[in-house]
Amino acid sequence: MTGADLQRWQLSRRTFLAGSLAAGAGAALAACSTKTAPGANLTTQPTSVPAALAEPIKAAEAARPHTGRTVTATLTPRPVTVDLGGKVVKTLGYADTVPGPLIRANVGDELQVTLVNKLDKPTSAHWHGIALRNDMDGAMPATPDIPAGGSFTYKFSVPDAGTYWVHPHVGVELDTGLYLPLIIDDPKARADYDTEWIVMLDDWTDGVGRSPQQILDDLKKGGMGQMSEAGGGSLLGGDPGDVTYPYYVVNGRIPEAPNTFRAKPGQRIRIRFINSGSDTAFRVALGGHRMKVTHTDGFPVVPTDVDALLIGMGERYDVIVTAGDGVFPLVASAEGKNALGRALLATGVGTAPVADFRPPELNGKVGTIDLFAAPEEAQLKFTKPDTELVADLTAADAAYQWGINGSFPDNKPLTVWQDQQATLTFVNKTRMWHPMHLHGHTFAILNPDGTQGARKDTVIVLPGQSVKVAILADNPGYWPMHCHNTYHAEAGMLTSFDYLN
Ligand SMILES: [Cu+2]
Repeated sequence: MTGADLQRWQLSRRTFLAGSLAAGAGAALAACSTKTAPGANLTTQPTSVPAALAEPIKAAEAARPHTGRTVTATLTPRPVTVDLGGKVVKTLGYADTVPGPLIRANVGDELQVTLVNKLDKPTSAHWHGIALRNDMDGAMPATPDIPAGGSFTYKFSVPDAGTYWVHPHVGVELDTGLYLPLIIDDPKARADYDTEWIVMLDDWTDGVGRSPQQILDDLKKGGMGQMSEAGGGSLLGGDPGDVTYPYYVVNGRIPEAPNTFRAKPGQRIRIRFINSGSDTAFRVALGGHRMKVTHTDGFPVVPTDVDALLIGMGERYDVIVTAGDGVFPLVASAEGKNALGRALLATGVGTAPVADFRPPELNGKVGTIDLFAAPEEAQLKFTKPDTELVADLTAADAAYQWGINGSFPDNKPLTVWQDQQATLTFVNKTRMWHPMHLHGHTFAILNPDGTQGARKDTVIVLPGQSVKVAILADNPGYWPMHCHNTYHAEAGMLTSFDYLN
């Protein structure tokens, strides 16, 4: 590419990320990128995955477990009208409900999910947390976005049990009703619980307040100057978020009309928490109960009792509670934002507390990432690094522009060779926390003494702090690595984790 071509490409790529690129232009873009010489990805963000990785990607897929069973589903992202509990809003959804319908499969099953795009703009389905084949990831550049009116069938094996979720990876579409839970079961694992409750947390604006696009435009107009320090007393340090939302919803319901989960007293309930928000960490607690944390981001942790849990965008936590007798509020406090969402657990007679009730558990022992560690059998087989990568998390002084080693798409991708052991250090040079997410892999948090903490695909990095993780380069492809704050990612806090070839 000439310099002028590159500039043009970067401009069209920015447009593409804003979700307004026509399908024809997408084809032209792909055609252009195939002319890029191998290795060109070392200095610029990739436009496509090189053909030389096709065989390694196929081989990695073949090496995954395969049961021979296929689980099919159809998603039709489209404009919908949903009732948040007396508050009826127009938004976008995968179905007529928010969250969208559960997709569930066993380890080794093949998912075959057809997405029929009934939006007036491109979209995708990203399988958050799944170590899947690169060309089914539902994110550029490995998977082309699906143009308005188009359709695509995602086909891939699911290798690991756990709590995952699905959302678009285009523009700010995530900050609508486009999300659903994805649960992978291991039939060989002992189910140490009686019943299960999937709890999706979300900060809600679409159809009520400003649209996600308007929020992004306003943030860009306002620059960094408008950032608050209001959450200074929160667990997040500094600025808890960039957006004040009209509502915080749990399973698509506002606190005044909560989703109610029914169980019997004494039953052991596995609660699967998923933060599908765009700019809000939630501190969750179940009134009158302690929670035994058993998993995060799909993988087991040494079981640990807490009163509450801090969950950043994109993170998941599984807990077990033993149900009391009565009606109990499950409260998701928007960390540092002085607002909450909630649901109810009902096992007997009783009256729900008022909608803004905050159970004392919220201020008890709060589970943050440093409290958890993977048991030995779930640890990464990591010995010593072949390569040590650094991700500097940055903010521009004035403009609303975020970055990872520079702002996307002008930053350089991080690169590894297949089968390398890598460390990656997130260095947060900003005054705000960031939930950092890597596609296609889980990483192990590395403690200062070299031991492994929890296995994660999304980790909170507090302002001014660093988090070091270990990664096994065992899933070839080009993988997005980004902040899971929707607005930060759209404003440049995105890069690519690329396998060399
Ligand atoms: Cu961020």
